[in-house]
Amino acid sequence: LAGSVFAAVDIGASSGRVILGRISTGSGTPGANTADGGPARATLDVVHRFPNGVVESDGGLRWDFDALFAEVLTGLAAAGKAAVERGETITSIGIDTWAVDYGLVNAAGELTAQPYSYRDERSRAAVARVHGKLDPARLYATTGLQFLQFNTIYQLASEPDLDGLQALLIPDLIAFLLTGQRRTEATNASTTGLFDAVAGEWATELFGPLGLPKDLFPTLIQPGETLGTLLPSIAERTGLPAATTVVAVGSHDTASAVAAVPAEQENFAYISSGTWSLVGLELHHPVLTEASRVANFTNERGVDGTTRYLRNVGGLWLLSECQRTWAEGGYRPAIGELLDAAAVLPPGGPRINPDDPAFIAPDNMPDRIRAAARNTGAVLPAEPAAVVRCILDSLAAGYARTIADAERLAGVAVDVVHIVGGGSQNALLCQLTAQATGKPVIAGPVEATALGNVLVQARAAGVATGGLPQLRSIVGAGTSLRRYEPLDLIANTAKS
Ligand code: LFR
Repeated sequence: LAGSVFAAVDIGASSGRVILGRISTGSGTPGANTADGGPARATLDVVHRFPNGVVESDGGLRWDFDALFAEVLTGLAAAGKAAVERGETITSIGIDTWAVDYGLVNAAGELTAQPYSYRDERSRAAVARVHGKLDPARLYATTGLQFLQFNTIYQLASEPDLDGLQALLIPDLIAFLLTGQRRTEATNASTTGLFDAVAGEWATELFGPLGLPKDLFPTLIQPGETLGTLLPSIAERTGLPAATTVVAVGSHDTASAVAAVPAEQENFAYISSGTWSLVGLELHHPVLTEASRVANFTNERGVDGTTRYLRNVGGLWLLSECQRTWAEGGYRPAIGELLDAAAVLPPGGPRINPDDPAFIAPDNMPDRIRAAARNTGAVLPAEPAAVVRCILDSLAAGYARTIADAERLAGVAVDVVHIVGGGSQNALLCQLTAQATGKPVIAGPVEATALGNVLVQARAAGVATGGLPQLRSIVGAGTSLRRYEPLDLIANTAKS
């Protein structure tokens, strides 16, 4: 197994990548944390990057799935070539993307339309209809899912006709087109609003009242299980051996990211900080209390049957949408410049609620932020740095509030906060978070999602061993992490 490499397809709302991941030790002993060989480490090589984003087409906000799938094939071909050049073989492929969205496939296996994006507003109107049939308290007691207007359950209620169709979540759709096998990966199934949080199965009793076909989704597959091998046509197009397998990973990107949080102890909180911020705890059982529902905490499924007890807090989408708006007006500063200017502004400035649904759709973000600040009675200065600081102060406050709520609702106390994903590189955000939570923040790795994807594949292949703590130690050994203390001064950290 030495020399085996894994391909991770990791697609987020704003970009996608195909990555080659390797697990190595000093001694070459696969997966062993040996004294002589040094700890097992994971290394990643990005072989292909491509942009993603919602597009307006066919009367809605959609993903250009055909383009994404073409990029996946280009990336897999590049990965295969890079592996061969190093005398390696790709053992398997794992796929993760954002959650909740799906494509509808007919009996012939054809995608009937480009998938809607969760940022499309159509599902909002379906919420009342769904809740008229199934009470929100009943839904929460079964699914433990936080209410978000775009959860799959509300999107499906907006579909005119599901007869003869199957819904494949985005990573499952990619996996189906690669292998011909239709399954639903469990961590992502848990974001649909149709999954039983305790049983870890489809909540079949919810389908009838909603008029959804019983077999709308394929049967479940767990992270680590093999889905199948490449279709001959795909092997030919990518140049990969037809025996290459597709292995289910935490196909919900957040599940893969949480699996790769480099925690060294049990009592940690995590923030997977990217387009969204997913803020919470890893638990062994769901929390389905009324207080948890009112606080809108979710019980999504993690790798190895864990519960991702978290809340969606607004994310760097607020910042990237501002940058997009400013760029349209001809103002295109480097992000570092904006953050430096934001860092030197005095503390205690205006804050908005970063989770406000008003921020979900793409539109003029600085205006929306300014309006939200006005609604709190504050006046946000016009200059971009003030808007950036308001976003980051608001996110840090949201992180702190959410972690405190999670501790209270789950009855645990955490000693440290891990920030992974793109936000871990934002020193100002990390420092503000340390101050707002009063806890040390450990930042990194930035590529947690791809690492979680690779580690689950490596374990399935026998190259890595153990449970999540062992997988996490592989992450910790291979990444340099940065620590922020609550008492550090912001000006000292802002530059890096
Ligand atoms: C993060 C994420 C979140 C989910 C949102 C929409 O990328 O997957 O976990 O709530 O995207 O799918």
